Amino acid sequence: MTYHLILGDRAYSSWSLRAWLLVDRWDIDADISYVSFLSRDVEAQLERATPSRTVPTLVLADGTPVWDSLAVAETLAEAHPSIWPEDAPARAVARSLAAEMHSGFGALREVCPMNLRVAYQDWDPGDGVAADLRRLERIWDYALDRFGGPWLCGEYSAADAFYTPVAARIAGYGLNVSESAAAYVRAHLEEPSFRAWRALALTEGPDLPWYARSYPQADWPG
Ligand SMILES: N[C@@H](CCC(=O)N[C@@H](CS)C(=O)NCC(=O)O)C(=O)O
Repeated sequence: MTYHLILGDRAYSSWSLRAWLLVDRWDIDADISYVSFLSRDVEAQLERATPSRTVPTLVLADGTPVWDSLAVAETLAEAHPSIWPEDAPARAVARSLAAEMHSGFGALREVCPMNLRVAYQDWDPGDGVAADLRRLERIWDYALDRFGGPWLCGEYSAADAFYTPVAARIAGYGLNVSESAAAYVRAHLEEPSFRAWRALALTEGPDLPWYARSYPQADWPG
């Protein structure tokens, strides 16, 4: 089946990145189109996929819209089951990790919006972000220790795709994490699909000023 995947700006759309990683890593046949965040009318641009109002949106061959990244992952996994680990305990933990990302880490998401065009250093992200980072370290360590790496639940799975934008935030905002978390972040920065996405993110689309921060800048660390 050929899907239609609708994404947002590559530099800024963290949820779009998650869905695209699944399509790219699993070599899934999908026509890709983009909405623009510049005009801030994403819902109107998605009119053809009603009632979707955010990206990513996956449109099935019969026109059915799937309008949430976790639903996109589950729908793609019906035809590509290896999106989730084969081993049942690893699959359960992978789903827990992806679900916690999907519903949590509000401070990190709010204070550090994904921006793949710039890196910062030497600023104070505050207690809320620090608490989110400690929680990430805890659940990443649990999964990496239990399933032996190199990805969270062994082989690369949807859980890792869901944490790629988190890794990009930790790297891009110069956030302090434990050595094991930093190693997991580096694995994402070196991962070929992420690198391909970021290369396009650097050249496609305008700079959106509302994502810019006034912190001291650094070289991108990957
Ligand atoms: N829970 C949704 C969130 C999707 C979301 O918020 N997407 C953002 C882009 S990263 C969006 O479309 N924003 C446009 C808007 O809210 O108007 C998911 O997991 O897909």
